[in-house]
Amino acid sequence: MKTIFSPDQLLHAPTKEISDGKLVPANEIPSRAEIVLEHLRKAQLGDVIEPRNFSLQPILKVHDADYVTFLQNFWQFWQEAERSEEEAIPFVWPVHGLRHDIVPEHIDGKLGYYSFDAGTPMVAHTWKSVRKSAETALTGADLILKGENSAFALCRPPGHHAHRRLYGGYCFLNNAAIAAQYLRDNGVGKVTIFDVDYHHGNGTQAIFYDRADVQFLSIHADPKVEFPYFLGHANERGLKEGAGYNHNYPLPHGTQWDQWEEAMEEACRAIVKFAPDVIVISLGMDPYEKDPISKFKLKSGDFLKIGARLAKLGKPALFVMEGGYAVGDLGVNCTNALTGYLDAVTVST
Ligand code: Q9C
Ligand code: ZN
Repeated sequence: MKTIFSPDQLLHAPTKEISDGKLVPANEIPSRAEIVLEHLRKAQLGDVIEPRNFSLQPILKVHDADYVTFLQNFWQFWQEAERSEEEAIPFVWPVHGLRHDIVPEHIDGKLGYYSFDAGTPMVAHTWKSVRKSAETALTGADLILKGENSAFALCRPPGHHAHRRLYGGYCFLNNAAIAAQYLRDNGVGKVTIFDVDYHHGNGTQAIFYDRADVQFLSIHADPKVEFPYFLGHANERGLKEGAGYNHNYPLPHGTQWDQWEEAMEEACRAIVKFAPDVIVISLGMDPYEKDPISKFKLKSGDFLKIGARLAKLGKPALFVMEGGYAVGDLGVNCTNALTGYLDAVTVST
């Protein structure tokens, strides 16, 4: 399995985030990608290649143009506003009863307009990194289109919390959604996005909520008690043509493998019924027991089982990295998911 990654993805390097009422050291840090690379190389998973360049067009199929322009120009606006801070954090949002129809001119208004949390700082090179991260996912999709059975897009910054025109949860561009849309636009009939990150993939869900050509499934901590709090309940089943194509499996804090696996089996039944041509896996390693911001109890060995179960679906698979913040064990856990997949594929074909 080839891995796609660009060193430019390391340039987005915020040092802090707002959490629990204070500024704390950032969790979504460049070393996450470096440790994954190191372990993939050690395990000889396959070649590591750089993403190719893409026009903005495949990104603009998923994200609104004004949002993309905001991300692209943000640092210039920030400097023009003579902000000396090296990390920008929003603090006011157009929630219930406030207006959404006028985009503010002021930088603080724009920050709130295009975000949904205060935990996702923007820095000077954020755009460069997030664009490359999306191109990493797109290059992975290209490999699948060329006939590879699987590929690993080592995306960082992650993507699944990003909506069409909102950033948050450490995410700016929705890498998995951009890849899925690109597959659709290049002849793939039906795509499943299966999100195993600890957090609900609210952005991905929202992007495809009214569509029947892209199925979305997510196993995650119950939003009643976990970020992102405002989406991810079991009764969100899709709208219009998309009715019935969205599946959420919220689970309680403390969930261990047996309960997680039950949800995965249910999700796999829905995937088999949908019969996709390609599966995009939003691969978060944060259900891990030692994850510093999560409360599930999966063990390192459980990621092998996740990979093996995905292989049994028997479809081309594009793995797109999402979360996972126990940096010391992230390389092992990610490599386990991918080798678990490869070993099971070898056995069944
Ligand atoms: N006190 C992803 O895994 N902050 N994003 C939680 C904890 C948001 C996670 C605060 C976590 C976002 C891609
Ligand atoms: Zn997560």
